[in-house]
Amino acid sequence: MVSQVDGSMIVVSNRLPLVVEKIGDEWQIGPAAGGLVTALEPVMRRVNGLWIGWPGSAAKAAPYAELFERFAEQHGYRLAGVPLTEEDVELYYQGFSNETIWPLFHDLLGRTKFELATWQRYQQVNEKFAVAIVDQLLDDQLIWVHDYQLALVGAQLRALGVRNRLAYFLHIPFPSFDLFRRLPWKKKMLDGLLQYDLLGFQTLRDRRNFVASVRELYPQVTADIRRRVTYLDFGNRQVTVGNFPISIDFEEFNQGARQQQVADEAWYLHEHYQGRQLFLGVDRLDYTKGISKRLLAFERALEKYPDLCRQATLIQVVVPSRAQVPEYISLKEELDRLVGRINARFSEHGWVPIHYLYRSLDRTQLLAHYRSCEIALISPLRDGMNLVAKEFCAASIEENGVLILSEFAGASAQLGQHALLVNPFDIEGTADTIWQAFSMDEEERRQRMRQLRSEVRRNNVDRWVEQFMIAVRPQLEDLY
Ligand code: GDG
Repeated sequence: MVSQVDGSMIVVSNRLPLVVEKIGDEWQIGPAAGGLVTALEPVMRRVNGLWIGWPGSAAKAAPYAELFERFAEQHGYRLAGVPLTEEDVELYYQGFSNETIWPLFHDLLGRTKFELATWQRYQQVNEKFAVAIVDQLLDDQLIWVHDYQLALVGAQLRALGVRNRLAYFLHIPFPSFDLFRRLPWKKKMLDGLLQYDLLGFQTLRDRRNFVASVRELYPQVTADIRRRVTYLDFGNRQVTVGNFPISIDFEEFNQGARQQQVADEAWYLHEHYQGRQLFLGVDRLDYTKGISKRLLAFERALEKYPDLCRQATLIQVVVPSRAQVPEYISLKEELDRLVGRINARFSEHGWVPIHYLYRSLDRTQLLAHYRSCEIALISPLRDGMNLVAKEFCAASIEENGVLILSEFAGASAQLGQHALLVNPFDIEGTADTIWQAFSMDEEERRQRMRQLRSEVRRNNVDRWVEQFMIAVRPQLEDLY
């Protein structure tokens, strides 16, 4: 299906998906690992696409023009950078994106800051992105903008006279109108979003929330709701709104987990933990991921179900993230304290309840953890999708893993039937579910995991791109 999309495509995201590093005197450039890159690379290569974004500030001195050229030769699609100043990063990225939209859209009103200066800079930086796009624009390209940092790029492009097809995908949730209405600039934000021709959300709930906000603020709009998409009709133009659950490359994890190196590492993990059942949490350091509440639930489970002591261990991996934002610094301190307290309370000779790693794992280690941990404990307070849940299933090749999943993760819409769902705010209930997972018999585990794996296999990341492109296409025909 994707191959039917002809002509070029421009993908725009806050960060260019790059790893740039200096090895000796030589600069090296390569694509960053991650779901979005895996999903988009094939189609970008096929249409000789262009990816536009901020290269990051880590390697300012890098000779980008030369590196981008080399990248295009090696990978078959092109890159263009949008340079940002330190003030841009502070106000647009750390400020409005991460201290206003991020908490508000994750239903955490109490953590949301509303500051005029960050909002103004957000608009200016979105305009900067739009100008960078116009510099590269040829006729008839589809422009596909990603995520909450760039909601207004479409509107800025229209203001610059761009008439190309514009599509947008929001990777995080869209909140209910009761929350969204708190944003002092809500109308501007919606006006901006509605300049895209296609708006994609992760789940049906997000799509409905968005449509409900539009109906509140534009009473004249008519909405034609179909199974896959809603058409919003504004008289002079139509906007398509759909839900497209993002996914992973199932085979990459399924095959990756079978590699010898991974098997060796997994064997080592089991030896190290002496046959105990292993619970696994893998998250970026972020208050939306519900790590503190998860630790409290694990503590409560140890208290309530003493058979867990010595027989279960929680491996919690926390990947450093947004290290300059004060909220994240205090979260890190809170986690350090909690782990220290729980371990001090329950540890015995030869057994520590929580193994806490504050760093990222390399690919082999990550796969080995997925493969060898019996139970994934994924309990975000709110999450757009949560790819870790899908990766765990795809890498669970022994088919005996149990997935405990928050009902507030987007992934629960697809995986909820065969996972054990929890409300992460309910410590007691989560503790009971921890025990239920621990004591689940082999047959039930297999039955559930088989279903989960077939769900992830069927709805993998190619399907995500394909569905999105199919939704773009009617407009392609209508407009040209
Ligand atoms: C946003 C939305 C949505 C994690 N630790 C390590 C590691 N990871 C990789 C995982 C996974 C990715 O990071 C995390 O993805 P998530 O989906 O769980 O979460 P966000 O980063 O918050 O992503 C989210 C997503 O966008 C996509 O639309 O699902 O809801 O918030 O791929 O594997 N990778 C390695 N070592 C680690 O230690 N190598």
